[in-house]
This record gives sequence, structure tokens and C-alpha cells, in this order.
Amino acid sequence: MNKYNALLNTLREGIGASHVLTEGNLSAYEQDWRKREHGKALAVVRPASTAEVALVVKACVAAGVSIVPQGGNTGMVVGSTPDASGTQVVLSLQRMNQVRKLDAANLTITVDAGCVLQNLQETCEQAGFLFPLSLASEGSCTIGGNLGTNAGGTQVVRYGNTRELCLGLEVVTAQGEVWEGLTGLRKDNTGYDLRHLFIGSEGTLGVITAATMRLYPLPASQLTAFAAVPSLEAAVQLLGLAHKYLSAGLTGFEVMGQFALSLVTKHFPQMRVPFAGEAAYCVVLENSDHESEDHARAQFERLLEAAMADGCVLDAVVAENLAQARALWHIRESIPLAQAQEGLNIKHDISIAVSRIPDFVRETDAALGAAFAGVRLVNYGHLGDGNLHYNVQAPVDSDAEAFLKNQEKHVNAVVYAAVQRYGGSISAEHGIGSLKLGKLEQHKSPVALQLMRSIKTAIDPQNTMNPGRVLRR
Ligand code: FAD
Ligand code: 2HG
Ligand code: ZN
Repeated sequence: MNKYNALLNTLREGIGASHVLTEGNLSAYEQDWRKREHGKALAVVRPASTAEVALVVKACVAAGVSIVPQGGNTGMVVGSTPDASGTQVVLSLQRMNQVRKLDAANLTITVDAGCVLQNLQETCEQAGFLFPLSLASEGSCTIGGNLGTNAGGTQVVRYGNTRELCLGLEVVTAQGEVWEGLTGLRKDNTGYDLRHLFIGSEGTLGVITAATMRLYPLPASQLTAFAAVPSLEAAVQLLGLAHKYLSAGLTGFEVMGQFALSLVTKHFPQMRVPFAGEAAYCVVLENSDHESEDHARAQFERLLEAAMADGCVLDAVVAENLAQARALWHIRESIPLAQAQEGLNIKHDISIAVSRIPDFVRETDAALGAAFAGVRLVNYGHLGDGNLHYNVQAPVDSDAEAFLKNQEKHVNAVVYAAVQRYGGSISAEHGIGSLKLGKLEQHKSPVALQLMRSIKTAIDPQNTMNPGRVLRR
């Protein structure tokens, strides 16, 4: 019996044969969300407990087989699917989806890593709390994947990235040991902070099996406005006013370029987009208020009046009720799907100091337009965090696959050189995966890269955990 068959037998005995998938259509586990790569797994294993995860890791280590941890498989950088070798085990956390404990006095919730984000949000809301992490993929992404990527989303301007929301982790190490660090403490200076090492490590250091996350009181009111602005400069000016007028109430500030919005109206014609085609950019703003809806509305009115007087807002609507608020947010959240329906595209998830974003976009738009005739720029994102999705769609009626094959590296070279000049980051929230390995090597300092390699080697000397992601094999 070869080592792979022996491993499969051990896994079947350990977690049950029906949870070791080797046959049938495994595309949901083997292909990434963007359809950039379609790998081949030796098996997809679906353990149901931390002990079973530990058993899987130990068995794989003993067999010399590497593991790809996977949550909802919604990642953007090809990090959660196997390579093409047919020799890797995909470890899906989807069956580990229970809430372990909600501690109301401590304002924390402890959950299994496979909990779907939306289920977690709903559980918290039903208990009278807010769990603020929010992404368009929340119906399928998992808290383990959110921690693995240190996901951002649309509420970072107020609550921070997933890292800031995490107070403790349980991890199965690359040797199959269990580190129980679910403390829920807000203060704990007892040496190196292991939690922060695992957060954002994209499954390359260990498997996150549970987490203790911060909760917040539910606000009395969450109001949404949708504003038309004449330029990116105006959007930045509006952001400054929003900080001033709403202060900590500002919980969302998203920008959307006109072409990005036109893709939404094209692919989802039932959706009504305010100011469609009328303004260079639109902004979605959210004001969360702990006093009352009236108070929130009055604050929004003062902000929008000031912004119109300054000329940075052309027109705006404020949602009258929850359904309208959801519809406005839905426009923003539909852009990645509209882009996917338009065809394969090149994504740049970048961050730059907010103040420098308008110049960056003007300069880079011009450079790309000059170098790649007909290229279509899909620009939107979390302006409140200085994070743009500065994406590139192939010219209309062109062969997108061929465009990506021939031009992606040249397009990337233009964009990332500008990001570097502007002192920005080549990955604001999606991570590195395998798609940005080369970019990381070009843009991170040799000292930083060497420290990262040292950490990887110390924690996972056999390179069992997600090899070839974040760092080259
Ligand atoms: P996966 O895709 O399954 O995995 C992602 C990475 O984490 C992989 O490297 C994987 O190995 C690792 N991993 C997964 N689970 C674990 C675990 N338990 N332990 C250790 N490592 C693990 N991202 C944002 O940051 N902001 C956004 O606004 C945003 N919007 C999105 C909108 C859409 C429509 C889509 C499709 C994606 C979006 N994303 C966004 C990207 C993606 O949803 C996030 O990266 C998310 O955090 C991934 O979660 P997941 O459970 O799907 O993880
Ligand atoms: C978003 O903010 C996601 O919608 C996806 O991060 C971004 O598809 C993208 O480029
Ligand atoms: Zn995003």
C-alpha cells in the first residue's frame, strides 16, 4: 500500500469514511472563488472537533503530506485550494460551526472556526449584541477564514480589521498539538503574542479551530446615506467632514466609481442605483448612533448640509428604513459579483494614505490608459480605511483570458510601482495566497522577508501547513 492510501485509511478510521471525500465533483473545494486555479486534492477531510483536527494533522505529518486549511473558500488570492499535484489534503472546517459560549458581561463570544460569519452576526444580534465584521461574502465565509486572512470589510473605519476583534484563539499546531488560548482577556502582556502570529498567516502556521471575539452593544440606530460626489478629492473631503460630524458614529465609508456602478446596473438591472451615470463617484456612509434614530438623522443632515455647502456632495439620499438601507448597501456589495459576471479581471487590493489616493488614481489611470488601449478601470472600496479595489477589466469585447495571460504582469507592474512610490501596500485585506507571492518578494524588505521565513521554519519546519502560500516553498 502506498503512503497516500495508508494515510487515507488512517483518516477514514479517525474521523469516519463519509468525511474523507475523494470521489465525485470536489470543485467547490478545489477551485478558488475567482476561478483563477483549479487544483486536485488527495482528499477533502471534514473533521467535526478540535481533537479530530489534531488527529488529521498528526496523520498528515507522519505521512509527509501537506494540508490546506479551508473555510468558506471565498478568498481572493488562491490560498485555500490545493495545488494540482493531487497529493495535498484539504482540511475543511465547515463541520465545526458551533457557538461555544457567549459571555455577556465580558462582551465576548467564543465560536468554532467553521462558523459562517452571517450566522455569527445573527446569533449576536438575537442576543442583543453587535458583531461588527461585515463582508459581502458573509453568507459563506467563516470566522476561521476571516482570521486566517485578517479580513477587513466595510466596518473597519470604526471597529478595525478581524485582528482587532479577536481576543483569543485555539489552534492546532503544525505538529498536531492543541494550543488553547481562548482567554478573552483585554490585557495580557505575557511574552510574545501568539494570537497575532496566527491571525493573517493564511493557514501557513497552524489550523485555527476556535476563537474568542469582541462584541459591542447594538446601536439604537444604523442609518445609511448614498451620496453623489464630483471627484475622488471630494470623496476624501467628505470623509474628513464625516469624521468631524459623526465622530465614532461613522461606521462605514465606501466609495464606488461610475464604471463599477455601471457594471452593477448592467448585470443586476433590477437594482436601482441612485445617481446612476450622474457623478464620477458615489459614496455609501453609515452612521451608528447610541442615542436615537432622530439624533442620527439630525447628525447626517448637518453633515450633508456642510458637505453640499463645501461642494463635495452633489446630491444625497438617506435611507428611510432598514429595507432601503439594505438596498443601498447591496449596491456596493454587488460590485465584485458584477465584475465576476463581466469576466475574468485583475484585482489590486491596495492601501495608500487617504490623502494621497486622488493623486495615485489620476496618475495610474493615465498610465494604464496610455499603455493598454481600451482597458476598463473598476475602482471602488473602503475609502475610510485608505483601501481601494483598483481593479482592471479587459477591453470590451476582447478575450479576457488572453488579456490576463499576456498583460496581467505588465498591468501589475504599472500599478504596484505606483503603490510603492506612494508608500502603500500591495495587499490591504485579501492577503498573499499564491497569487501575490512574487509581489510580496518585490515589495517587502529583505529583513522583513527573512524574519517571516524564520518564523515559518520555527513553527512548521516540515512545511506541512499550506506550503507555497505567503512564502515560496
Ligand atoms: P478561505 O477562502 O477558505 O481561506 C482563506 C485563507 O485562510 C486560506 O489561506 C486558508 O488556508 C486560510 N484559512 C481558512 N480557514 C482557516 C483556519 N480555520 N485556520 C487557519 N487558516 C485558515 N475580504 C476582505 O477582507 N474584505 C472584504 O470586504 C471582502 N469582500 C469579499 C466579497 C466577496 C463577494 C468575496 C467572494 C470575497 C470577499 N473577501 C473580502 C475575501 C474573503 O471573503 C475573505 O478573505 C474571507 O476572510 C475568507 O474567509 P473564508 O472562510 O472563505 O476563507
Ligand atoms: C470588496 O470589498 C471585496 O467588495 C472584494 O474585498 C474586492 O473583488 C474585489 O476586488
Ligand atoms: Zn474589500
